[in-house]
Amino acid sequence: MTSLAQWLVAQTDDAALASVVTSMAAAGAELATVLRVAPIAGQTGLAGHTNVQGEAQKALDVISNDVVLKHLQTNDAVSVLISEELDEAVHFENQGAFIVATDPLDGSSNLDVNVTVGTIFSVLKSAGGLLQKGRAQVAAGYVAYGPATSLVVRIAGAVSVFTLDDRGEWVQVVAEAKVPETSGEFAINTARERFWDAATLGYVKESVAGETGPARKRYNMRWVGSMVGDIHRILMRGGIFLYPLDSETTGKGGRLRLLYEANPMAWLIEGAGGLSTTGRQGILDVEPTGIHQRVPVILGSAEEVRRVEAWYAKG
Ligand code: AHM
Ligand code: MG
Repeated sequence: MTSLAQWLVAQTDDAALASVVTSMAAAGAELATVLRVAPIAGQTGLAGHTNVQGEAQKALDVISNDVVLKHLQTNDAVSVLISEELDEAVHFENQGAFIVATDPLDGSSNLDVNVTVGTIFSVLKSAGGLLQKGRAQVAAGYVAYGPATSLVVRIAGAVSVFTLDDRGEWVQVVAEAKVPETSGEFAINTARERFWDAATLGYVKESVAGETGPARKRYNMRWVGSMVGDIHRILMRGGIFLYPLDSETTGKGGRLRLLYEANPMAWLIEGAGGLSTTGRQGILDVEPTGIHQRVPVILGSAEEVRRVEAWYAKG
């Protein structure tokens, strides 16, 4: 069995970079424990609650941010933390070689119903500054808190999947994840259909038309409502995830965040043989203009993403 530490040694000669991944994995392991007992501790939901002793508790997204911050600020390799929970980037005192961008608790609306949530992270070189394209990432990953706690991580090479065992160690379960080229599953919030652009509408209509339609196969729809849950399914068995630019999100540039949601997920999916796009350009080629910038996100099995791109090419 391969441990995370063994895998890291094989992936990179850069001990500082390996330590950043180790810190995020440690934050994920700690959060797995927090989340497992959160309803007993009165920590369910977004707003703070009281625990069984009647004491006020912080909201889980705030706790998650604090845990990630704690693990990174004690790591000399990290100079800056960008977090969905923090308006401004946090600059640490040391001159570490890496920047970490994170969504410490993605999908938090799923917390009250005990459905998978996750921690997403992206690692960049400090020398490149805060606003770098996704293609500049030197590592990325996520922790999915589901029936099992999974760590999915990539450092330039293959995408590897680890499971947290009952001693708190990460054990490799997939050495090289591969997103199947084709799939019959799509993930999109169909309640937003009235806001969709022509390309999204075209792709989904073509898909739901089934065997007799232009796509000539039957599709199923899945929507966890937590990006980590949807992307993990796509990584393991294929499919496509769409949060496109629609008429309601146009003014904001999209729904999901470029630096700590779209970029790390696109880099992982591409590392596993899938594709990613905004519809108009590769997600990893988008030039960021702000740390909390939003972007349209379409990613997953190559054949499905190409079919969406073909729709965008029409108009
Ligand atoms: P969050 O970072 O506030 O949790 O929002 C991001 C989430 C994603 O995890 C998920 O894919 C999407 O928002 C769900 O959107 P919707 O509310 O339209 O279902
Ligand atoms: Mg999020």
